[in-house]
Amino acid sequence: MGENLTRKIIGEHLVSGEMSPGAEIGLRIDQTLTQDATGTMAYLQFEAIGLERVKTELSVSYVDHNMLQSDFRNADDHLYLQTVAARHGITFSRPGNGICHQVHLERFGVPGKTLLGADSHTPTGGGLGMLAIGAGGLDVAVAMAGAPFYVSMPKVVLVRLEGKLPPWVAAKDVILELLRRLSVKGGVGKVIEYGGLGVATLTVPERATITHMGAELGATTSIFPSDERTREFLAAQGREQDWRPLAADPDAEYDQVITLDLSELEPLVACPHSPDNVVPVRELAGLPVQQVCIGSCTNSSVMDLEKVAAMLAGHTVAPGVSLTISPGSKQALTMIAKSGALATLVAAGARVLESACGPCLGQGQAPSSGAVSVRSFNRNFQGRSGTTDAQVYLASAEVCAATALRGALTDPRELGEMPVVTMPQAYVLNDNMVIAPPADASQVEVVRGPNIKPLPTRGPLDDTLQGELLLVMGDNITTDHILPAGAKILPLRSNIPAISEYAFTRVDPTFPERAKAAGSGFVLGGENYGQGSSREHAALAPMYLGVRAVLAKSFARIHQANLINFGILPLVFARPEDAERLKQGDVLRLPEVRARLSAGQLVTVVDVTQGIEIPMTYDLSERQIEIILAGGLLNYIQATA
Ligand code: MIC
Ligand code: SF4
Repeated sequence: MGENLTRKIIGEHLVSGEMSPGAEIGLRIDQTLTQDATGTMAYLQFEAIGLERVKTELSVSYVDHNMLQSDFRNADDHLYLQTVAARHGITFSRPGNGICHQVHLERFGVPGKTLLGADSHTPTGGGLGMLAIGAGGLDVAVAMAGAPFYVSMPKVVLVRLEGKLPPWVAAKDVILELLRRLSVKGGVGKVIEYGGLGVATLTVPERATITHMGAELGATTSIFPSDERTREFLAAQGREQDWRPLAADPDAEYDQVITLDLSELEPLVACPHSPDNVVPVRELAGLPVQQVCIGSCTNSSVMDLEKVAAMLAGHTVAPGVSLTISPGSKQALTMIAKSGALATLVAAGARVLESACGPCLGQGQAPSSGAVSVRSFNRNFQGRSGTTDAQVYLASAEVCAATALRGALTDPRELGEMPVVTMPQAYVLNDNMVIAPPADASQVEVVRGPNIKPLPTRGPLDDTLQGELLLVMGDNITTDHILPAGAKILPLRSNIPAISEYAFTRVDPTFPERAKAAGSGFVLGGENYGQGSSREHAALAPMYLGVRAVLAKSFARIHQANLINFGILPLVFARPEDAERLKQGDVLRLPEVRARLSAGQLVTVVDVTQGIEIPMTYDLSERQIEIILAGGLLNYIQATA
């Protein structure tokens, strides 16, 4: 039997473990990326490991998230990132150069390589045939130090694409359809591999939209073959030498096969407040809309922006709508400036923002109270936009542009003929905002502003854990619930004591105060706990506030790894119905937890208040148990070095 593409690349990078689904494997990492909101922690951790120079083929540090400089803090972090990159052999992408995933796809991604990124949307690189995985900053720091990245061997799902997208139907609709079918936890433990004759009909930027938003399925990653379209894209980027053909064997086996006929798709929209809450646009057509945002690393390529400009040409954005455009990269912005599309957008009344994440993570452009905002982005979790009662919908750039014109949610098929936009034969190449690290960095001074506080750590796991059940939550709790982003909180990403004051405040504003008063405690979640962003602050802040263990029905991959890395025990209810028995405020005790973990036995939660016992299991490798016992990955590395 032949191999699928995912297993071929894993096989080429396998350092340890067996390639049987669920088993822990160690992978050699060729490239890493970080962004500024996760990067400061990642580089503080890299510094703590104590290595002079990164050991990867390429590590890139991007600045794209914390761009609002309303005081010294974000600017200080940017300076730290620039100097620490130069000091340790890391390529630095300056603020203004664009969003990490978009720029990495354009300028650095290479088919067949592994990429580990401190951002959940790293799988964007799968559009080029990379095995690109999102992780917490500490895992990325360890990979930069040359150590393997450990992950559960995924199952591989083939999404067999047939046919061709009809006019006005976009790559975004492909991934929205998969989210509709599979849900935000449908991809957990899986890699989504695309195949079939429909693949050749999609350009690399379209493929990247699809693999990118595979993050919303909870998938380990998503990947397309590297074919003629990939070669064309790399050639247009002046990087044809990076191309290598890659595909599954014709008789490859998969753990699951899904068939998706592109020609049967129609424009779709994800309704508030989850990316899998998907319906056809026509069902909601006419819904009045107050804001439209086009951009984010999901849909901000040159082609997306050219198409939007062609749709807006000669028109004015509807009077009740504020339209923002954030180009994904300096390259995309330069090209729409040269083609005239930028002038068209401005003439139509678009508010053009810098090449950065911007409104995607609530960094400005919060909608008005109760507003409906339609965005070409990827996450519509409640409050992420910066306005708690805003209603955020996710759709293609085409749906967004049609909606901006009409002032109401619009199926673009109503607009008549679709403008045809083709992939550029040659992109504008100018990497002058990328700084290569000096060969001799011994004289580089790392600049640390007062916003950068030392990393908090925790000692080894206690033998018995005791404390209050501080918070009881439901299913699909996101890391945006656990530790929100937004313009106010983001400048605190390098200051764990300060950012901890916001932990769980989206769920219960009294949490930080109560946790500090209790001194030690637990939180309880439902299914898919910790989905979404890779921010390890969602583990660091609870750790800092004394959370010892999270009890849940199931965990999202990156967040579970982050909890382990910071010594918080992720426990799973052996009987899911037990989750309903524990009450907020109960005192819980976990006796002999060290001994039980070491022996691979179930852990018992004794609810001292109610006098009941609940059995808990865990999905931890032996290595992860060692890390938990040591009180986190940095302690473990120091102990085993
Ligand atoms: C996101 O899209 O949620 C973010 C903001 O890019 C995060 C990273 C972060 O929280 O810094 C992600 O996707 O991992
Ligand atoms: Fe930035 Fe949004 Fe992309 Fe995250 S998803 S990297 S916040 S643009």
